[in-house]
Amino acid sequence: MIEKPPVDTVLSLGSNCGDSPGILKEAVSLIGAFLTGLNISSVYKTVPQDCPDQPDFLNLAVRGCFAETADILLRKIQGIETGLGRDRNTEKRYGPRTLDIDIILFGNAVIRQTDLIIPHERMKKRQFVLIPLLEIYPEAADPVSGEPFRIILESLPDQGVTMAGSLFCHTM
Ligand code: PH2
Ligand code: MG
Ligand code: MG
Repeated sequence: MIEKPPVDTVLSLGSNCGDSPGILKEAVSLIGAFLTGLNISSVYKTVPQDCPDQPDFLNLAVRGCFAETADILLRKIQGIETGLGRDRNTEKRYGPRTLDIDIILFGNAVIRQTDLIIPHERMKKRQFVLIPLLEIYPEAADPVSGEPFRIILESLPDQGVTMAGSLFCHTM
């Protein structure tokens, strides 16, 4: 059988409801079951974007290799979101959430399906995505334009992203 080569994948995680450090820690452990060679960014405390009237978020990025398709990865991360308490039927768009996991990059793939858009549509506007991403993947570039995300980040205004600690140490 011919095996599919693993794809260098980046996920962005966010939480601003419930025990956010515990939820993110559990989510990363579960992601480790299917992404290999995990690289985990620091955790950042971030001012909410797009819908300001809600608590600050904790955000981080995770990078690893995935051996199956982007659709299969999407199902897996949605399973983790639901398992850790996310209810898509009651939540508000851009509003508070126990756990959001977005596929930011999937190798150099450009995917435009109704349920899955990669690279993530709003990532170029969001420091809370780009800062953790660049910590673990400094040379990452937009697969559409080829522009390094490092340059894109330089053009953004300050959105209130501060390092809060590491997921697997006990200071948070
Ligand atoms: N997620 C959103 C909307 N706004 N703001 C921050 N700082 N962090 C998030 O993860 C976030 C957000 C919807 O997914
Ligand atoms: Mg999402
Ligand atoms: Mg999101």
